[in-house]
Amino acid sequence: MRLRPARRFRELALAALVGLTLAGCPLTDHYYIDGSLGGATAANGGAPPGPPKGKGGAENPDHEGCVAAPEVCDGVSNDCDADVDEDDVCPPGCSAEQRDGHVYLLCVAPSTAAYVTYQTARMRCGSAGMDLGLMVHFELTSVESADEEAFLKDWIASVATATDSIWLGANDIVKGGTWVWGEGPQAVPFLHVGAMGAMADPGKYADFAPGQPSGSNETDEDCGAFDGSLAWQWNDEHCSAPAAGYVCEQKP
Ligand SMILES: [Ca+2]
Ligand SMILES: [Ca+2]
Ligand SMILES: [Ca+2]
Repeated sequence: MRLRPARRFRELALAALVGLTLAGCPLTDHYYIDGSLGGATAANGGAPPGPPKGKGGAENPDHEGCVAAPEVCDGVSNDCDADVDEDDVCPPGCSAEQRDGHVYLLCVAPSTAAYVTYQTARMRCGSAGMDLGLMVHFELTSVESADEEAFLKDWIASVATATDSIWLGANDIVKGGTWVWGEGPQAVPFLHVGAMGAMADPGKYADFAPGQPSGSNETDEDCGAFDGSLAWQWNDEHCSAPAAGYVCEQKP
């Protein structure tokens, strides 16, 4: 049945009002990593929220555009005050930073008793999103540029001691001499060890220390770490050797 124009207008207006009211309310009670509240808004036409528009902390002292949320361990001030990740929201020895719109987590053990193997570090990263109450997925970090490497080295040097090793996601567990980021079908090769020594693949970044990686079969040093004794360049180490810490990175 065709509606008369006036009635059709009233119905459309009512539908719009209901839509706006719903859109204005949070449809979920979780918070995005940037501290914004989950759920569509009328302002963005119902699209998912984009990158952070406002946050507290040193970079935004006026808290412009910040929507207060419970503080979580994510490198920004979710509650819009001047303090980032306060009130022990990060596990002991861990801290978070954001770079290029995603989160990194660095954990350094307070004592040798809490040192971790590569596989333990990998599992810690895998569960960190849930453990920290963040709606994101973490893996051991992959380092794809000199800028990212500089950021990580500075951060590690500021919290770890110069004899520590800190796991990253590089390994040649599956095929000796073929270094990849990550594990399984999604692993990304980035460096091969051949007769001429170690060479990064075309277009790929690597920062092994001179003479490293030093083991090239599947049973020696198969896991990469930032090595404090090598100015935080990478060293291949035994995966089962306990290291002081690890870096996790948010992944899609
Ligand atoms: Ca805060
Ligand atoms: Ca936070
Ligand atoms: Ca080595």
